[in-house]
Amino acid sequence: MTLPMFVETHPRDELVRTERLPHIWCPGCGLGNILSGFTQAIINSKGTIPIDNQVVVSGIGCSGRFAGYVKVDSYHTTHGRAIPFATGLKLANKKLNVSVISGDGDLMTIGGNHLIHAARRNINLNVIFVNNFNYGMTGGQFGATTPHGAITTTSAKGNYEHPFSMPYLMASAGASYVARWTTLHLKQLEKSIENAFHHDGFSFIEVMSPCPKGFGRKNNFKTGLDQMRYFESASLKSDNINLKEATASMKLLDNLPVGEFIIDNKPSYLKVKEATILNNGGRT
Ligand SMILES: Cc1ncc(C[n+]2csc(CCOP(=O)(O)OP(=O)(O)O)c2C)c(N)n1
Ligand code: SF4
Ligand SMILES: [Mg+2]
Repeated sequence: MTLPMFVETHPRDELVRTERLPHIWCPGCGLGNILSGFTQAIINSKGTIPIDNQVVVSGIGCSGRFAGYVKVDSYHTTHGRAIPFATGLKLANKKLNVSVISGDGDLMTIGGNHLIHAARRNINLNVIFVNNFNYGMTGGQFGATTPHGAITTTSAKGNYEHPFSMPYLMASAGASYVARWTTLHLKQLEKSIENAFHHDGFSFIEVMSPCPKGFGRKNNFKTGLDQMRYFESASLKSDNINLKEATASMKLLDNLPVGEFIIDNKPSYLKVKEATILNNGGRT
């Protein structure tokens, strides 16, 4: 009897550089979930945004490897500089839907100045900010989003600094779409990425993601699943959120707000720029 031939395919194969698999990410890492949500959002948006117009820009780090796995035009740039690179792309060709996907260390601790100014300008970019609370790729050092008291390779006695609340920072800097999810909220994340794609202005989505190797195992979350349990017990969807206090302490009794916090239809950078040029009789 001849057995039927099975060819292993996956509905999102068209958006993943399968020739690069297996990927470099550790077992239990949350980055695979984010890849899945992001590529599905591209597929769901096909009717309004052609895949050829989708662009991904990443900086350096485990999260920065994203640009190497997603099968659209993608750029793996230098550490902390994904935002200026992406800004240049968008200004040069406004048809492109430009998404920046990178880590907390890359986008905030190293490249924070670019991030706040892009938000202030309400520049037309989608930023997917992977917050795994540390510099995962280089061995688990603390950074600007590491919880107070957390143990890392550079805070062996507990981090005595305080982390940024990223949604609070981005909202006060001027971002017109601000959301936060964890890798447990895959469906909500997917929908939120689609909303960011269709939002005219600077969209910021923080995704809290397990890093069992760099962060979790030093902080009572031995596996990625332990960290997902923390997300499950702590995450809270509420209409009455104080973004200022919305940081993660990584204690099981946390209230960790998630949701779409800001949707503001103020004019985007490009809209204002075009209107100004028209008012000036075409002079730039
Ligand atoms: C200019 C520069 N400084 C430092 C490094 C070393 N480096 C590589 S990845 C990284 C940390 C990345 O952290 P994050 O963005 O949080 O990504 P993760 O690995 O946690 O996903 C650092 C400091 C570098 N590549 N270039
Ligand atoms: S070090 Fe952390 S972020 Fe990097 S691949 Fe491993 S688990 Fe993921
Ligand atoms: Mg990180």
